[in-house]
Amino acid sequence: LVIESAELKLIELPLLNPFRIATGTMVKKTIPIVVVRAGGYEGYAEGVADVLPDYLPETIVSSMMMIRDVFLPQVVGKPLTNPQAVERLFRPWRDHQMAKASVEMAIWDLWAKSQGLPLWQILGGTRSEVEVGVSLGIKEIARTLQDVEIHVQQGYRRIKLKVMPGHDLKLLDAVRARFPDVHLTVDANCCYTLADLPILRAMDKYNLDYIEQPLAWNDLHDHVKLQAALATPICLDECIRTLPDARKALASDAGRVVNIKVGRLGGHTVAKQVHDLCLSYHVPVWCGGMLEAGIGRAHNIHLCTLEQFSRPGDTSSSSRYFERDIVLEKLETENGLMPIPASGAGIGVTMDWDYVEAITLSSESFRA
Ligand code: OSB
Ligand code: MG
Repeated sequence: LVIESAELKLIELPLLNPFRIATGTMVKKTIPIVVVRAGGYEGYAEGVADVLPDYLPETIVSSMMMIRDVFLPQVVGKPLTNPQAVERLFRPWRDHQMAKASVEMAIWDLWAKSQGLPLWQILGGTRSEVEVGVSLGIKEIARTLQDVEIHVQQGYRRIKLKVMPGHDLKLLDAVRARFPDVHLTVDANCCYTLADLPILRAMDKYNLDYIEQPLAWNDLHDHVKLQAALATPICLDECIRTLPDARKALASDAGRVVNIKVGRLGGHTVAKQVHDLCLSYHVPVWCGGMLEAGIGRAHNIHLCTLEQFSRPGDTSSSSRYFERDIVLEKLETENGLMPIPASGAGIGVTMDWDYVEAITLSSESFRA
């Protein structure tokens, strides 16, 4: 496979509702899009960096610079024997997983299309249905109760509540009182410290499936201490950016569940390696999200077909976030299940180029 040309676009989509988490509020999605071309096929991916480095250190600007100046020049015009080779090619450069992922994932899509196969099959997936939950942003407790009600009724398999200091135990009291049996989790996006141990221990009484990323994004050691003090499993998100991160986390019992985000891990190759490691530890995994539009959402769904994705993921209906998506297919759940997009090979979706053109902020072309 020789990539003949590529494109890097930046698009901006309005979000239907502001999405508030411990570290900030998102009101629109700015997305770098990578397109790679070979032999009449096109592969697509979305970058997941935010405008500000408030989730992890990468930003839209830093990831676009790395894609443009470092990663695309390594692959355009160069022969690739398989998509795994891309991970090896990028490995000498430190970090920048989100930038790496957007190039690597586009190449996986292109590769699958050139083989005439759906991406899930190329990745080695075995599941034909993908179970999903929802991630509910921070709102007043009364609004959150309505939100939970709506999504439980729609059949979502797990409710994840975003929490932060001052918005945690009272929220859990209210939600558990109304919904004693739903699969419930919280996501703190790193906003507690070990000084908050009394609050985190108090969460044990709500029968949560797990507490997602309670402590700092770069501190596995404190998560080890916390996990030893809790009955509830910790699920790691921000702390797992590489395969060695996952190895250290599992070997030290820093968490007992892993949120796999392909965009955070540098692409499908590492996502699958982390998945396989978790499988060997009997640690359940699920697929996280970054409010992706249709391309990123489709990649996530295909990835979720791997066997150890035994817990409902965050890849809920696109219509919860966007009035109009960038792909023509509707990526919508039915009774808590997300169908695997299958319009043709690869990620199985068709670009809505009219809409993409209308929301494009910049576009750059690369040729061999
Ligand atoms: O921590 O999982 C997270 C969204 C943006 C940044 C971080 C996170 C999230 C979500 C939303 O929880 C998941 C989704 O619906 O895509
Ligand atoms: Mg998270």
